[in-house]
Amino acid sequence: SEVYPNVHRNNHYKKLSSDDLEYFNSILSKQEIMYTGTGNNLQELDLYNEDWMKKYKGQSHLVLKPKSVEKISLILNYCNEEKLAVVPQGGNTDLVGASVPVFDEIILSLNNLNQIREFDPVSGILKCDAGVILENADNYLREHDHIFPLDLGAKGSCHVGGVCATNAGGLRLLRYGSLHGSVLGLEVVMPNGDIVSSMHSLRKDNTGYDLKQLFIGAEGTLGIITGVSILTQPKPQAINVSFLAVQNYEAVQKVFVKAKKELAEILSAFEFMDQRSIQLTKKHIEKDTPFPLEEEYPFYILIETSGSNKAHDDAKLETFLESAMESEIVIDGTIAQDETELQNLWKWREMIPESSQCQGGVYKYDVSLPLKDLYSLVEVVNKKLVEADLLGSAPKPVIAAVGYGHVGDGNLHLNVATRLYSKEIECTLEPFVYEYVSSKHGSISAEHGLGFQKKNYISYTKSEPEIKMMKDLKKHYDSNGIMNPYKFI
Ligand code: FAD
Ligand code: 2HG
Ligand code: ZN
Repeated sequence: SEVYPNVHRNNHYKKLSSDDLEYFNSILSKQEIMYTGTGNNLQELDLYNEDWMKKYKGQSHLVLKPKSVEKISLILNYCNEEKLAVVPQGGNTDLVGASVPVFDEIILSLNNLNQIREFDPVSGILKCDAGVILENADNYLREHDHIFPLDLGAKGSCHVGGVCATNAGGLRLLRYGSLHGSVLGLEVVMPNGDIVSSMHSLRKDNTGYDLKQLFIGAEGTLGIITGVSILTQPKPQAINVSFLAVQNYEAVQKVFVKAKKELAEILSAFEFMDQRSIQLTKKHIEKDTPFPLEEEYPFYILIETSGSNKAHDDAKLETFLESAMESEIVIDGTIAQDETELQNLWKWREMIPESSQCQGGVYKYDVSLPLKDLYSLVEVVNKKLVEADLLGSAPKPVIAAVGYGHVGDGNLHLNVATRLYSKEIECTLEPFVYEYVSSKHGSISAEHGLGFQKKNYISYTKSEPEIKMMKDLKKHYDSNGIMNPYKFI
């Protein structure tokens, strides 16, 4: 392939034939098939072949968008028999090249499987199809005085099934925990077409292995998630957002400790950004910084509180901020006065991923590190890029290496914003970044997964026995290897 010179199509997989198309046409309606040979040109399939960062691109000629679980079962059973490779796809917002084909794999999109199934306002359990867009699920829940226990910048496009398949973490993991805890049941179509369901879910159920966990974070390599049952949370009655400035990364840690202690049960997010993240975002969204002052600071922190009593939360946050400023840990700060200001402050955080990728390209690293070492990765990478003479104004290819992320979860996002994608930049960064993370006993993927980007680097975090166990599982449940090939397993 010209796109991936070091990866070759595995000829064990069959190439799509007219008989295959005839079969798909016999079980699906016209609205459920996009094929380049009948009416659709290859560009129309770009939306499905190409990832959000425009970094990875496959050449599939066929997208299937079935409207029922039974049809997905028939499709997978057929693909398994015929050895046709399949890429499950949700909202295609993944950031590691997991959601798009590498060669000609059939894209199985969950877009048309998008109904809320039921909601129980007493237990707070929501059951829905995998293809429901996260924001739609959250809006539905809000009408019923609840919220989805996960929130992220891609909520307008990503699917409930997609976030489960990646085990996305997002902005409120600190408060509501990971999907491994809040997902209570899944409905999954296995590669042979079997439908396995634990949707009749309960808060407590200790009857043997918790099988649904296998599919949370499997990135579509074991089966297709078609239904999700999840424990949702009561809608908070009071939300506050505060944006703070601090002098160095030491101070970020001090504010975190203080916030956990003094804001305690109402703390719902603790995010940080460095100065360069804010500079990139400022350029992209063309707005003034959150503070009335023009001055820029080395580090920024966004704190969100969610509680049930506005007066109580306001008082707590104000006391916290006053004492943080008196002791000079925090050098500047603001609290949103209304919903618009609150959304604006969040925007400064949520727009960083887009701002870092819109000037040509981006190399994204999503890592877990011990908190004391979290920001050191950004520093060593900046040094490395300067030494390699790659960072600076044009014609140097790298614009900036910025750091931000979910401090509360020990999760750093290092984004290297570039003017173009180039092997030279990639080879300067990889495996350097992974080696560094491994030397600090961190994880090379905190929340985005491994996908295609990190397929060769899993051993930097997982041991040989762990990798073997994963391969055994894969071999057992997907013996023909049709599910999302060429990715991490
Ligand atoms: P896709 O991108 O379509 O697919 C992701 C993976 O899951 C692929 O391997 C695919 O094959 C598989 N898959 C999808 N649906 C299914 C299914 N039904 N059954 C089986 N496999 C399936 N991630 C975070 O963790 N935290 C964040 O804060 C965060 N913020 C983001 C902000 C932006 C602006 C963007 C673009 C991405 C962000 N992400 C974040 C990345 C995150 O992984 C995705 O947004 C989300 O988890 C992917 O959901 P999706 O429906 O788009 O899945
Ligand atoms: C976030 O926290 C997402 O904003 C995306 O996980 C991070 O783009 C990134 O690197
Ligand atoms: Zn994140």
